[in-house]
Amino acid sequence: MSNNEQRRRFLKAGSIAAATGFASKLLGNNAAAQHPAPNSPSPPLPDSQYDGFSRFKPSRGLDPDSDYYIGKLVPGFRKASDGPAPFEAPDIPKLPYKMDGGVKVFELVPMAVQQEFHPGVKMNVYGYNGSMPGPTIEVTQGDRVRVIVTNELPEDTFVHWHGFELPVQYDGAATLTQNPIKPGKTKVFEFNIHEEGTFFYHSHVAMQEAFGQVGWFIVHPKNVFAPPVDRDFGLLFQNFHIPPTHTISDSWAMDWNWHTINGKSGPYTTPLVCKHGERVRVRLLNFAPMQHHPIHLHGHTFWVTSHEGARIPKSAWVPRNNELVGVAQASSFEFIANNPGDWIFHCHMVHHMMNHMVKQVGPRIRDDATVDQYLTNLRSPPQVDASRTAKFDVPGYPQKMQGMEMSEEFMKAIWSRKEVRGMRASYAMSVKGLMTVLRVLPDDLYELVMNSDQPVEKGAVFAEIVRRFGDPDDYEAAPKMMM
Ligand SMILES: [Cu+2]
Repeated sequence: MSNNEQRRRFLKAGSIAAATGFASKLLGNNAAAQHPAPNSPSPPLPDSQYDGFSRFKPSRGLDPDSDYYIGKLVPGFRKASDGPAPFEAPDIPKLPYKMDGGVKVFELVPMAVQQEFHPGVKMNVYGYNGSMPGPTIEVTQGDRVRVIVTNELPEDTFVHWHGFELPVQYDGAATLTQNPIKPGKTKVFEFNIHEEGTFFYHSHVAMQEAFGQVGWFIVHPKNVFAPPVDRDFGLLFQNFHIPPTHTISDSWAMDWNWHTINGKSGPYTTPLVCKHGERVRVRLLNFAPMQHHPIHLHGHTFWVTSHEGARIPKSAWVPRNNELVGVAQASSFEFIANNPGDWIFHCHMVHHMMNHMVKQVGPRIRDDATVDQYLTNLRSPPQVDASRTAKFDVPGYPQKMQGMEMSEEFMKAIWSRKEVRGMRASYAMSVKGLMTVLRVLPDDLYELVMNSDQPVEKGAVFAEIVRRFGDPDDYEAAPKMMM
């Protein structure tokens, strides 16, 4: 195919002719020469040693008993001697520590938190240090840790270190093992960590757990596991029942209508972005009060390499597309990101694929009113806006009740994040509730999205991936959206 012909196909596929900066660079003759015609591998395969498995294109390998079948033991680019890949849970900060002698000292503050599930949708939950979920504690096997817990909740609390084999007095299992930490009071926990794996801390008061009190406690192994990964992502799933017009969850409800990953609901969840060919680990933790999540990644087959207890021996790894993660369980998926594109990564329960679903209790007729506003002045409640009933255009379809319509402000916040640059203009319409996106990007597009200041048109990166790896003649760009 000539460069001109290729250029025409790309224009048709991507409709990014007007894009500035990167697009013109990509569309230039030089760029066309750099990138081979669609459907040919890019870059050339150096992977013949992996028994027919390629880190750069969808492939299985030849023999299910091979170490490299479905990329099982294919290493990442990172060397084990560089230490573990840093753990990244998008939207959750890390808890800093100070060294005191040989001890890593953390300060953890249980407190009420206002968490923005969606742009402008601020829920009153419980968390730690201003964050829900709480900030991540990240240490290495063999460390000694001291966690100074100061209770800023308006009630007693306990903190449990889930999965650790520690002296019983520090287990935090409520009054079985200690007296409550009273409001304003401090308790110090100190123990050695001989385990490795995906752990977490949480309140050992059931209602506080349901209000969101949990955080990651990641322990890297002393010696990096083989094969080393390039990425170590974390996704923490939670459910809440928050009735329409409320901001506080009903912690004892048996039903759940708000779903968060790392404290955000789709499409406000932040995509996981990696480079084509990398070895990726994603740790999932289900901290829903009572719902299990069958978690599905598109476009890849992953190996389940650990659960919350510890690393699984390689002989027992299982290849999957969908893994059921039960309440308070964790699971690690590992795979070679050999299929470029934007891949949805989601819970497969249909009730978990949307936010703020509610029972048929009538339309929401008081604009932006919360229960708190009623309670502060019962004599003059917020005005009724009868016109809002008109929005109830699909009988029995309750999602309309609390603003599934995406305002300009909402969309601005969605598109303000670098991780979504170049995704299809309509992506936010399909990524809801317990959904996020894994983006597998060739090196140059990764740099463009994550590390450059160049403007990137909506859909441009996706269209470029279709051009290089797909069938651009059969691709239609998304219709132009309001934002
Ligand atoms: Cu689910």
